[in-house]
Order: sequence, then structure tokens, then C-alpha cells
Amino acid sequence: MNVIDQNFVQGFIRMCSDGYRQGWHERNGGNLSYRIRPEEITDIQDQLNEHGVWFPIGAEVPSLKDEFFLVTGSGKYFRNVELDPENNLAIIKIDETGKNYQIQWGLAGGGKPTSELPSHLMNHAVKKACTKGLYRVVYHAHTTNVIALTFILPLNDEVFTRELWEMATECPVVFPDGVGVVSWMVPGGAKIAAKTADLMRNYDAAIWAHHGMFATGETFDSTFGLMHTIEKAAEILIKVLSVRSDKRQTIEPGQFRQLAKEFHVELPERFLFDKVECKS
Ligand code: 2HA
Ligand code: ZN
Repeated sequence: MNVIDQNFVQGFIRMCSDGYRQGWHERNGGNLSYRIRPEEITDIQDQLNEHGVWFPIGAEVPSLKDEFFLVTGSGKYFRNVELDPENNLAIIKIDETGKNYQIQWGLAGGGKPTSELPSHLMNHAVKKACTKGLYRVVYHAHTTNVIALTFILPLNDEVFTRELWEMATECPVVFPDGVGVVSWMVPGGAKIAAKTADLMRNYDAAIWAHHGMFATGETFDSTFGLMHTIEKAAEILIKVLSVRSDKRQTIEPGQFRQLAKEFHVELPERFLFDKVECKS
């Protein structure tokens, strides 16, 4: 079967279109990667080119040696992916040292994998290790309301997690581990990749101040759903803060503990700190 007709490719394309329609991918903003299963590679082996040039990744990911990834292309627009997957996406293979990649399919008109390849691959490496290989998706989006919050909340994991949890009862159930926050850094390199991957040891999502967010997961559904849930919580918070600077009422720490018990999730106590707030 043709590469484009494979289930994992169709799921990938749908996620690009869904993200674009949410308004998270202006111009060439955002990128997506999927760690391909060995049996999925077997099905398309005859369409892969094993003779291409090897390029440096710009990061070292030895635990991903010989793995294949489907990735968006650098400078490519999410809104074009569904119209022309072969020119906007690539299947790459990592070499046996974990330092280089080779394009084996796609980017037919030329080009390179996403400029955030170091972040994608280092996140994959961390998640592959700490989920016993379960997680396969890494997604970066320019989520409007999350970005807006990085101008008004202190840039720390505890405050962001707590504020987002308070915005919808489902939030602590969807991301019980919380979210990490990376202060402003230059994107596209190994430094921001290392910082983000470090946070991914504890979290499934990391916010990049004044830039966007990374989400990781087992499937396209769960990863898109996580991005969507966090961005929606941020949207509610922006709406609340646009009306008044404090909340008349909210979900309190004791209520989060009750929720955790009923929904069988563990909510770390460091997010349930006492707030000192002036009520008016
Ligand atoms: O343009 O989102 O972070 C792609 C990006 C870079
Ligand atoms: Zn970006």
C-alpha cells in the first residue's frame, strides 16, 4: 500500500489539519513527529530510499538508533499537509550512532525535517524510556491562550499547573502530573531541546514562554486531546482574567483531593499549595 494511504500517515495528516483549524499553526508555525512501528515500516519498505545523504541531527539520541520517524518539514505550512503530504512531510531514519538522520521518503521538492528536530527527538528519547516504548507522538503548537498566559503568570510549573487545573474539573484528570514551563529561550537548537526533554521526565506537556507548547502521548488522539485540553483551560483563564483580576470562587485544594480520590488519580501536593489572595 502507498505510504500516504497507511493508517499512521492518515492519522498524522488529520492531526495537522485539526491543529491548523484550531488556529495554532499560522504560517509555518508548529511541527509534529511520530515514532513509526517496525511493522508499519515493513509495509512500506519498498517505497523507502536507503541511499540518501546522512545529515547531523544537532543533538544525540543514541536510544533512538535505527528508529524511523514521520515528521513535518522545516518551513512547511500545516494547512498544506493534507493537500500535498509528499512535499510537506518526511520519513527519516536515525543512524546507529543516534547523531545523524537520513530522509527516506517525502520532501519530494526538497527541504529538511522540522527546525525543532532536536526537541522532537530528545522528547521521544525520554518518553520512549519512561513509558516503556508506549509513547510515539510529539506535537508542538503555537497555542494562542497558553502563549498569552506566559506574559501574565509567573513562569513556574506549580503556578501554571494550578491555574490551568482550576479552569475545568476535567483538567487534573487529563493531566494529573501537571505541566512544565520553559522560560524564554532561542528555539530550534539542542539547548531548548535538553531543557524541554528534562521536563518531559515528569510531564506530558511543556510550555515554551512567549512561543507555544509541546505535548506528548501514545496516540494522535491522546496527544491532540492533551494540547486541546490545556489550551482550552488557558482560554477560560484568559476570559476570566479579562473580566476581573481575581476569581469570585474556584476549585479549592480540598476539592482537588476529593476529585483525586474519586477518579483514582494522584495529584502531587506541590500543586495544591495555599494561596494568599486578597478577595474583594
Ligand atoms: O516554525 O514552530 O518553533 C516552526 C516552529 C518553530
Ligand atoms: Zn514554534
